[in-house]
Amino acid sequence: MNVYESKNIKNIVLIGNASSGKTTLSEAMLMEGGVINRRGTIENKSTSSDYHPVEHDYGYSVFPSVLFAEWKGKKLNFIDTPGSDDFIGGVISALNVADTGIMLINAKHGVEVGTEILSRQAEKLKKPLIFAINQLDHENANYEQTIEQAQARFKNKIVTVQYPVNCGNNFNEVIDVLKMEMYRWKEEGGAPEIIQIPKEEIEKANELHNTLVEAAAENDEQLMELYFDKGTLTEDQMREGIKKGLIKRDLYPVFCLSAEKNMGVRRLMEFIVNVTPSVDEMPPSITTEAEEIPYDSEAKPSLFIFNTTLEPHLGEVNLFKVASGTINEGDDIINVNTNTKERISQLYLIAGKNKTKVSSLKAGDIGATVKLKNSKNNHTLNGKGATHQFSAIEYPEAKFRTAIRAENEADEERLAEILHRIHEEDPSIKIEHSKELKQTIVSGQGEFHINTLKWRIENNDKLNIELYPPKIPYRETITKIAKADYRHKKQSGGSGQFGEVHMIIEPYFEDMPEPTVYKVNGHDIKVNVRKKEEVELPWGGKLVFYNCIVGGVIDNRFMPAILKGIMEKIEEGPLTGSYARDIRVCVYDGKMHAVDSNEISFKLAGRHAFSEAFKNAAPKILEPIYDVEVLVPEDRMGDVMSDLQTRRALILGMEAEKGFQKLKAKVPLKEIQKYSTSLSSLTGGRASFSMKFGEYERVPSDVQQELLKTYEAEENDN
Ligand SMILES: Nc1nc2c(ncn2[C@@H]2O[C@H](COP(=O)(O)OP(=O)(O)O)[C@@H](O)[C@H]2O)c(=O)[nH]1
Ligand SMILES: [Mg+2]
Repeated sequence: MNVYESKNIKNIVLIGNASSGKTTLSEAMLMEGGVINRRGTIENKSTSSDYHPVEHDYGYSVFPSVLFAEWKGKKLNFIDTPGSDDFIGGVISALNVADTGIMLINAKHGVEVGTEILSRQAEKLKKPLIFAINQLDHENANYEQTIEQAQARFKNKIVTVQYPVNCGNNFNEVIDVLKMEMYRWKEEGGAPEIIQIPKEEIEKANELHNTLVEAAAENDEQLMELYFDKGTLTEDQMREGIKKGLIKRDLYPVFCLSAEKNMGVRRLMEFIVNVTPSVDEMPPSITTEAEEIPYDSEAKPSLFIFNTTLEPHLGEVNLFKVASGTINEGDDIINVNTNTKERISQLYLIAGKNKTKVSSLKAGDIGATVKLKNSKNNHTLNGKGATHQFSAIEYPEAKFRTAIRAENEADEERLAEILHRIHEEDPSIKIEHSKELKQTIVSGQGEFHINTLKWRIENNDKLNIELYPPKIPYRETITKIAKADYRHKKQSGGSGQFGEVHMIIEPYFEDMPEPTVYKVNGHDIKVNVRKKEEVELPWGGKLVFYNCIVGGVIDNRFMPAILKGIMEKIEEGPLTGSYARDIRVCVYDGKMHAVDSNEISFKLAGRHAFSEAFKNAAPKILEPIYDVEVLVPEDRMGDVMSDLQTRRALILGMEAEKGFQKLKAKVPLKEIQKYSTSLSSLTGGRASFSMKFGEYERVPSDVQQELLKTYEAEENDN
């Protein structure tokens, strides 16, 4: 096995909507690259990339899988990614370490919601994209429509390199306007016959050729001058220009494929070898200190782990990209995230389930290692002299949550350890041991994502678990002014306890004026603010506390105790025991006793006065509201809208994009916890959504009644 220099390494990620043909294309590329001599199929569960048992059980990709081929003196690492929204975490990891993305579009469907979601991710990470229109052999393939939609979405970045002469069942001819030749495949695909462009196509081919030449020239002043001078560019000059356009993300070249019939695959690989940027031509990695680290195999060695999985016979496998220098088998390295020593005892190249041992890997290459003690996804490992730490990969907000527990209570601690490990392997799964809800909540990208987690715990860790409905973190607040006086008095033996507090509480909102006079039960109570304290509550919202005592009826030194008493009570609202928020308290009168008053007395007086006032201040339950964006194919818009209406959604707006609609809404968490599942079944998996916490809002009164009933029943049970 050769060791490749950075300039000969190209890291390619295959992305695209579910079922666009990524896994089929990977398989064809492996065959063309001479890695395998027979292609596996999705149907027979025999592909190189989908090899995890869980993937066979489900019939689609769950994990990204790294494959490679040595071809024409280059090492092509390509990563096949899952297409389903549920497993976007792995796609994002893969995009992070890739130099170029191949965006597969299914010619049956054109631009899909997945195309949009993934192009946004590629944009965020500034990755060059090649568009590959696949499934052109399908009877419903529509190349023209697909290109139109792509151009509508991605504008003039979309530049044709190839177009099909015949589309559909008898697809076997493609015209390449970079090389200005036509390819014709036999039934079995593979290497095509290269023929002259026929007369009837020459005009169209020339026109597209010129567009491509212009697009290539635009990226470089010298090329532009040459183009003006000569009226055209040579093939090599075009390649140079296209490469620059790719890196700047100004040019997305379009290729034609039938991955299934292995048509167009070879030419696409050739383009990757000849044109796409090698790893050292891409922007350098950035450290957490904003330092730029170029891919230089002579520099100090450092690597970044982008994927950690548990494999049946190997244990934990870490996939990494060499960020700098050369990594050798047997190297001692330091994990800067955990500050622990590790040893690279074995170094592998990965091709799906097959691993090839290698002795070293140079900057930019992708490899794997096992048996690290304390290193996981997102960690940086440094060899001698290196002190880098690379920025962690950012994963999207979770959008499916459930409570989890071990079937057997005695296994709770073990479950917590397993969950911790799984989060480290897949940071798009979040774990929260909620004190407030008294539940362990796991959240992820969708029900499938969480079911895979269950599958892994039950099959790999042999621990039976139960997923059950998660509670909602409700809040409580008040809606009107109320007043309470409370005297705490206790006489037992020697010294007694005495504290009396008079307070007014009212709803707090931003920018409200300072209090001067309160109208309570028909009386005016004038207050004079002596001190104001604003407490940012850890669970959101505020408590504002005023000391308005006059004439020293309560000593200043007792005020903190009163506030403490209030804080104790604010953690358990009277309605449902939830945290309270957004309340203003004014302590304006009271009494103390020269001997018996102490902090305890005032704490208790404050607590009770607050509790009483709270109950009289028309308390209301608040619920978390999420900002939701749904991307949905046009033909399913009606269904999705009417479904949202049953979820108490507030629709904020709709926008038509090419091929799908974008819908914005505010939806209560209670109604959207399992939305990913419903949306998927409403649209046959063709829609996607994201959600982000927005704010707390009062629940409608029927919902409040229902919640009160449930809480009462629970309290009686306990
Ligand atoms: N007709 C046709 N079917 C294809 C082509 N590529 C993939 N498929 C089929 O489409 C389905 C999804 O392909 P797969 O590679 O699993 O898509 P992925 O989800 O993007 O990995 C499978 O049934 C493939 O056999 C193609 O070029 N032509
Ligand atoms: Mg796949």
